[in-house]
Amino acid sequence: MIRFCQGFQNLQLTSEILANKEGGGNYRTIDNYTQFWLYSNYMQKIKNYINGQLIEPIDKLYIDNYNPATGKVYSLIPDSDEKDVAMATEAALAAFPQWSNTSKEVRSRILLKIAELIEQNLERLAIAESIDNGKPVALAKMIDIPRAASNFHFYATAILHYASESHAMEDTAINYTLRSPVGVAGCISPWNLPLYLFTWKIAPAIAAGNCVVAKPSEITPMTAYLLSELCMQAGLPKGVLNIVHGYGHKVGAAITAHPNIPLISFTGGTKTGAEIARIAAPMFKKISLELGGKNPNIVFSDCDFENAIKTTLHSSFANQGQICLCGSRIFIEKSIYEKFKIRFIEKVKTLKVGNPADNSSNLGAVVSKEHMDKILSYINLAKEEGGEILIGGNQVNLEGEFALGYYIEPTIIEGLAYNCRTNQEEIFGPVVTLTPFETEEEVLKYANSTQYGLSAIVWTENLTRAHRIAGLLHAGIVWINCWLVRDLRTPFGGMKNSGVGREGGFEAFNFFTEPKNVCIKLK
Ligand code: TXE
Repeated sequence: MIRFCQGFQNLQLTSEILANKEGGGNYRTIDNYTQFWLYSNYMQKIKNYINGQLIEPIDKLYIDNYNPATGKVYSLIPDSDEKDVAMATEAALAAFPQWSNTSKEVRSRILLKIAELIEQNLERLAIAESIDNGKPVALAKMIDIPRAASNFHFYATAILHYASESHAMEDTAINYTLRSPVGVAGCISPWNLPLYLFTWKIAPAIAAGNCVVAKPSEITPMTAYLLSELCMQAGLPKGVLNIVHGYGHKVGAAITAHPNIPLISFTGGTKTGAEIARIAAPMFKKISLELGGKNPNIVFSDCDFENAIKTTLHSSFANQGQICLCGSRIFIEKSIYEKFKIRFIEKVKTLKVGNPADNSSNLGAVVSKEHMDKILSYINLAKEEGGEILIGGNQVNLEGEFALGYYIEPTIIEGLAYNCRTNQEEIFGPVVTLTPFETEEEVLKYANSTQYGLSAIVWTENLTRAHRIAGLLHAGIVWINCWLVRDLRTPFGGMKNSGVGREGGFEAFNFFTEPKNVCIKLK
């Protein structure tokens, strides 16, 4: 008997099912979910999580969910619509009075329990994340799932220290600020870091006393589904968190437009962010938009060279380059340009693209066929714009059960103008460009030339220069001599077309609460 985690509804699979040849594929001894999902045609049907129950979509329609590593459908997700969103919102509204009046200590304990259960289920969640997204299991184990637990842990404790302010007016009056939970929060998240970004919104929202109607990406719904089960185990009261699976234009749009959901927290593409703002603005909803990026990675000649190379490998290709914080435009001071290029190419040659379940794979599959085609189209565009492919540039065709997967070589391109489309538009894949520069003014002009302003990386051992450049970059986050070093207390987000508002620390609580100033006249 093979027992799968609770999230698969206590799925007990006898060897007969697994041996069922009608399921297609050649079964081997199942040693973990990865083998199972690769070789079986058992179609896991995930469910919405509404009012504390795992239930089917009202219309009982489903969408195929693909495993990017194999290019095959491996599960089905609800094709929900506004009726399911209405049901979820009703459940959230019903739960809100009690949840918002539950003490912070009790809320904190439940969130800590969820964090603990995520940690206990690290292996299962990491494998599920990898199967859904295509990323290496090792990456999900090291980054995605631990961070999801940290998100709950962080906000479970932060809420105990979240205070408001008071302003005394000498002998006239005393002011104090109340910060109350808003009600039902709409949380919509993307496919690149599914559980990591899903929990980054949900944890502060419910810690602050709100109830939530959430929609994960329809491309990577699995870990949000598994989280539902963990929330039930943790004793999260029914209706506090409701997860409605389905398409963005149906479920996401219904959440955005629902009159009883007064605020929307969104992470995803800039185009979708604009669409959400178009609907939410005339309804005067609070919105937090974490959108795309086209981040500069600036390497000065006085950098710690080997560290710059090593970290740039990660900031270029981690998660197959599908992180909004990746440094996809690498600007190198002219005097070290050739040296950097040669060393960087040498390192990129050692990267292995392969089966995400294989610990020796550095890159797994990109998230979908559509996204692979989008990335390949940008590589072709780069050639048309005069770029030279120094390494990579092709789809990788693996053997056997991975032959239909979506794999792309890590790709480095040089010889492009700083303001060509390849250097201005978000590709969101394992593709970086190299551009030389001579002066600070020149590189700042290049770096700040895009419509985005999310993050930036600067490599220099000159402290004065580091502070100067950081202050002049159009970015919400600047890393000096490092990348993706994250303190969850810090404001997280970007400017220009990279979004509106900030997440992280007390910024998140300020978003998920409504401030009210009370002024009392002194006798
Ligand atoms: O994002 P979408 P996608 C960038 C990246 C990527 C592009 C599109 O360049 O190629 O965005 O990616 C839901 N109303 N980033 O397609 O469409 C959708 O179902 C309400 C950067 O994943 O923005 C999903 O749950 N919701 C980003 C979520 O929005 C809607 C990470 C994100 O989907 C909707 C991911 C609508 N009309 C992609 N349409 C980052 N900043 O990290 C879709 N959705």
